[in-house]
This record gives sequence, structure tokens and C-alpha cells, in this order.
Amino acid sequence: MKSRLITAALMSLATASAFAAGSGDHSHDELRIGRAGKPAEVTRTIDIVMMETDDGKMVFEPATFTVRQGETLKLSFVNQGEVDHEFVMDGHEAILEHKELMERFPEMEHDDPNAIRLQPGGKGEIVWTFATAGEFSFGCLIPGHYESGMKGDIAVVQN
Ligand SMILES: [Cu+2]
Repeated sequence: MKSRLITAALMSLATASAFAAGSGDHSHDELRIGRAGKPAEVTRTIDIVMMETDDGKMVFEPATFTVRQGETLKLSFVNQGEVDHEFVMDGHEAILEHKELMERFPEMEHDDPNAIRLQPGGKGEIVWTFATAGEFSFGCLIPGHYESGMKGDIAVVQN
């Protein structure tokens, strides 16, 4: 599946459920969690490791972090595991919807600015401005990984 099609499918799914929940008003360019940030505005880097553990879990380390509203962070990733992993951040409901979509289309790839996928040993980064205060989530949505523990929370606190 190519990303444009997937994006369209995801957007219609998100719009439909936003409608149902009555929470409306999603822009396609800016998620509630924020937007791609400018490297010059980065105030802090958070190093995030993706890995499998000896007892069969898959995890992000750290699994939670806190950001001040309006802050631009560099999220710097390394996949220390032996399989591909990804990081997607969004509202909790949107993460669950996206996870469901990934289960239906396991080969789907995305180039969304709020997501990154890394091969074993891979490194990458997301520069992101956290525009809105609130509780957000992240996860690896490769089928089975979220259930194995690859999930976490981002608290964006008001200044
Ligand atoms: Cu994973």
C-alpha cells in the first residue's frame, strides 16, 4: 500500500471517529500533539531506545516523558533490537485507530512527520513542537509490538 492511500484511509477513519466522539476539527497538516519543529528551535534532546528484552518484551526506554507546552524537542532514536521498530506519537485514540489499520494492512509504510521506522541498528530523529497541553501517547504499531510492551505516554504541561 502506498502512503497516500493509507493517509486517506487513516484520515477518513480518524474523521469518522472524531465525528462520532463529537470532538471534531482535525487539520491534516497539524495534529493536536503539535507539528514538525524547526531544528533551530530545539531546546532539548530526548534519547529513546527501541529494543527487545531478555524476557520477551519489546519496549521503549524511556516509556514516558514530559514536555512543556510550546517546547521543541529533538527525539533521537536508536533501534537496539533485532527486528524493525517504529515510533508513532499522537492522541491515544488516534494511536489505537492507527494500530487497527496496521493490523489490517501490515505492510503499510508511512512517512508521516510524527512517525519513524528503524531497522535493527538504525538511528533517526524527529524534531517536534508540542503545541498543545495534554496527555498523548506513542507506540510501535508493527503488529504485535504494542501488545508486547512498545507503548508510552507523553505529558505536555502548561507553562
Ligand atoms: Cu516494534
